[in-house]
Amino acid sequence: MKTLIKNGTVVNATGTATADVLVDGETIAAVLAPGSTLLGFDLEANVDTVIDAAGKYVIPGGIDAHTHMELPFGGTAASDTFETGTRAAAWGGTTTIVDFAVQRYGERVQDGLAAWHEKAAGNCAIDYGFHQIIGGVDKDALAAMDGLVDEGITSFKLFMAYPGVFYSDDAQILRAMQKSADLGLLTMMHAENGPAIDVLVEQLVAEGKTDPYFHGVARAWQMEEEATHRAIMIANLTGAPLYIVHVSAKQAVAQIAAARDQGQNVFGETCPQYLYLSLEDQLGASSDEWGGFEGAKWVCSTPLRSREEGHQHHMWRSLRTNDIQMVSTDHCPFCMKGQKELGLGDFSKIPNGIGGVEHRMDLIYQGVVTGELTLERWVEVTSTTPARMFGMYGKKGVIQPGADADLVVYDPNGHTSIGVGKTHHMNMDHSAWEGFEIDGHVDTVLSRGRVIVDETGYVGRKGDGAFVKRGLSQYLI
Ligand code: DUC
Ligand code: ZN
Ligand code: ZN
Repeated sequence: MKTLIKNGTVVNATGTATADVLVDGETIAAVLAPGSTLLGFDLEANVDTVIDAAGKYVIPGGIDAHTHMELPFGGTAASDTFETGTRAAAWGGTTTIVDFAVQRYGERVQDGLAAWHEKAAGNCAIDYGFHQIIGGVDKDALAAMDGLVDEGITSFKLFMAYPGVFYSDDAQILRAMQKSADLGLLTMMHAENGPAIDVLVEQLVAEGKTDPYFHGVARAWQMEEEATHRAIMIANLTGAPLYIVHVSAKQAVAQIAAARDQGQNVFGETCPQYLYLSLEDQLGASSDEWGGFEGAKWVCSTPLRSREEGHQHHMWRSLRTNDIQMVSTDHCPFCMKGQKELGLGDFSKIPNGIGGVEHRMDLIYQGVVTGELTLERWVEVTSTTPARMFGMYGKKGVIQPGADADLVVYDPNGHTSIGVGKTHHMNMDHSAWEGFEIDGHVDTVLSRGRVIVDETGYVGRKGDGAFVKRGLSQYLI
């Protein structure tokens, strides 16, 4: 199967050019000047499919390196399966996800990983890899980490939050980071001071402050800054490469930037919700005092931050200056009905998470429209850097001969409405992004050479996606 995407504006992290992209089977065969022949062959006459991308961008497929399909959490489970979640991702121009396999205290790491393979295999619309959550750092878990690289799992996540669930104390973090330094595994950190937050939660609930808004009050920025600093210091001591997930506080960005300025291998990811949404939005979610329960749709951790304090503005700036290197979604959807509702009358029982895997490419493209990011930086923070960070670059994250033909034709003159009601494809009964009007539209999506989204909608099949065995992070020396 040969496909020619002709006359598009090809955008890589390194630059933009008008070019034709020739796809042969699952890979990109050539990137050529428009209308070129190849060894005398008229390309258009010799391919199976021609896609005219004149006036449109051709970009490497999005890579969302932080998703939680089917995650058991908060007394329920994330509502997207690998099937529904990866299909929604495809609709939005994301062609690879990296999800989190889970090991809990007392469980074997190998079993946790096997369970995630079982959930995903044969069900995904797009390619997928795994990070490993180590929720119980003990002797066996530390020993099991030795085998992860061979499995293509080159990053693992620890939590400084959620005592009694995924939490690691400083001693456990130290031991796991020593492994990380030895093996070249990237340590991913959920950096919030969980034990201190739990005291604040208890006090707020005892005072009758039970609305979703107080979730963000309890998870104060000081708790994020402190944990980020502590993680950086333990990483500094051990030599572990460190990646802070879902950074939302400008003070946490400052900690990351300072460590990077000192030459430490520390990286940071933010998410669309921390660029666009705020604590004030949650407060104004309805006319009820404190915004009422409507604000539950924005309960996630780290929480939304105050716009008055300027976190969102600072986060865009950090993306521009490379103090923050990439954008993932932390896609962790829960329906209002039957799931978020578990926290009616007590915000601490609202399952934490926002669904967004479908909207990341569009939402970050708005940064190009508003002048926050260049076109190339859009591609870099949503595709190229995730590929490099998580050992997939060359195959993913770039339009070049030999790369997987994961490609998106994006129409800058198109429009995408995230309306009230179900205009999205995630398995949720609401959207955190309701009311957002997007300048731009995902027209066509190819996953390893196959068109899976076209003008008629999703045309792929369950099971198209394959497991990606990842190499070590390409940012490590
Ligand atoms: N944060 C969320 O919002 N959901 C899942 C886990 C997490 O850390
Ligand atoms: Zn987290
Ligand atoms: Zn997460």
